[in-house]
Amino acid sequence: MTTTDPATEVDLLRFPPDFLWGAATAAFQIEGATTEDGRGPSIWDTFAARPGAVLGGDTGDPACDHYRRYASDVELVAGLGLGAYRFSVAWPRVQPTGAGRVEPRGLDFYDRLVDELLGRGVRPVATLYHWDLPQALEDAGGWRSRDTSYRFADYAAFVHERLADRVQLWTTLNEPWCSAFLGYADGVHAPGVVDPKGALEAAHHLLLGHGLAVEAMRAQAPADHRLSIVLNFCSVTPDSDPEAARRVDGLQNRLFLDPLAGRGYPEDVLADTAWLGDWSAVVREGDLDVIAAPIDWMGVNYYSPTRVALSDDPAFVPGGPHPGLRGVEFLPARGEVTGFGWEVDASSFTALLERLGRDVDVPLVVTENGSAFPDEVVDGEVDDVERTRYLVDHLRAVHRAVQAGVDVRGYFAWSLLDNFEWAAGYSQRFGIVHVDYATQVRTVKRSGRTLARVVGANAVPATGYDVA
Ligand code: IFM
Repeated sequence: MTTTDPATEVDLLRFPPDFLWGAATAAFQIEGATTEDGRGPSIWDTFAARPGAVLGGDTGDPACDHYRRYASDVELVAGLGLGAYRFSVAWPRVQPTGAGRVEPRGLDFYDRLVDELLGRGVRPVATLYHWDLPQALEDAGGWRSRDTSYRFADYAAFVHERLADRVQLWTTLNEPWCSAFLGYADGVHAPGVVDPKGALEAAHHLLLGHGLAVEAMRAQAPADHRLSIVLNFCSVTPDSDPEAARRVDGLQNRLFLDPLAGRGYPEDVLADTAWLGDWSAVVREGDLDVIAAPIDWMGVNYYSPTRVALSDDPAFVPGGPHPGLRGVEFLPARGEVTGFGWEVDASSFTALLERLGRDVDVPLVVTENGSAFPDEVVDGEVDDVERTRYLVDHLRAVHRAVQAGVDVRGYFAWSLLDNFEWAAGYSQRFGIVHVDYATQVRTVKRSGRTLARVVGANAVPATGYDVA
């Protein structure tokens, strides 16, 4: 719906009345305190300690020191007027070895965080796994081992049980594509393994873990609980021949989407990856039914489109994170890019949401969307014009999808705070709030003030960016 703001005479694109506005973070990226209160080591602690694995030798400490500063961070969230906050639970903080003994001090932290959020009128959205696998489970095979799926379901059940009286919105996994393919195919993320066939097996075990966790949580969940998974989608643009896009879309999007939607693993992706060996031998009878356990919503993480072309050599293996991909080249980004070099194209976001509106039969929530730029604090302000434009353009893109009939129920900016950007360490800033890591001073950026205005109006201006 479009209305005109009488004060400014600017046309406003209004979002549906119950639209959920929030910002997202993840435990390892912000908490710090990696050895405190009985927390066990995660694969990211081990990986970051490996020379050359993370830019600048950065580690999960101190990050944003959120473990100690959570109350003032929640105050920031409330100050921005956000109705919701998406956080993740660190598995090794609440169960140091990923099995058996539960660490009460770790669970207490999330208890306090949830109470703080509710006390300030902010709805908690809990993600159970955002990549920080307990190292002890990796030592036993990690996600390449089927046992990890069962350990995950056990862990999900006890965390859910503890917070169930106050948290209604749950996500099992964040971006299993990254866990499986960046972690086990490309090796640029923890645990830093290069094993393409094993990466596909890991993808199956992640999805199985999701399904088992949904079953366990559903069995104990009150009727108002809403369970989900969060996938990182990519819109794949072919240079000319759509065949290149089919292959990449298969490994990037459909390999995860199809089994979750009850369609099983896509035949074309099974055929494309068969030369690696029969990874689907790990799929046991009944697994696909478990993976297709009904969910209530799907989280959509979106940042950038990918450009691809068929290579002259059909046997060319581009390497990188897509296991089994052959005969395809990734093309350079075009036009405007972020500080990370990611192409900026909001129209591809609308197209993706419209496609998901057709392919997914549950409501969608944008659980991450954002951009990294090298910000500076000048006279106490961060004038992040580029991120602000990215934000507003992508909100318009979401609005267009809603207008086209796609059931999008919310938008979470990535990220509330600048934080540990995985292999890039602290070099990439995604926050709508700047963090000075030396002093831990937080400064709300122009993009944060803009989001606050958008949330206040439940609308984004139809043109221009001057809403801060
Ligand atoms: O920082 C990450 C986040 O942990 C998962 N989604 C993408 C973000 C930006 O790279």
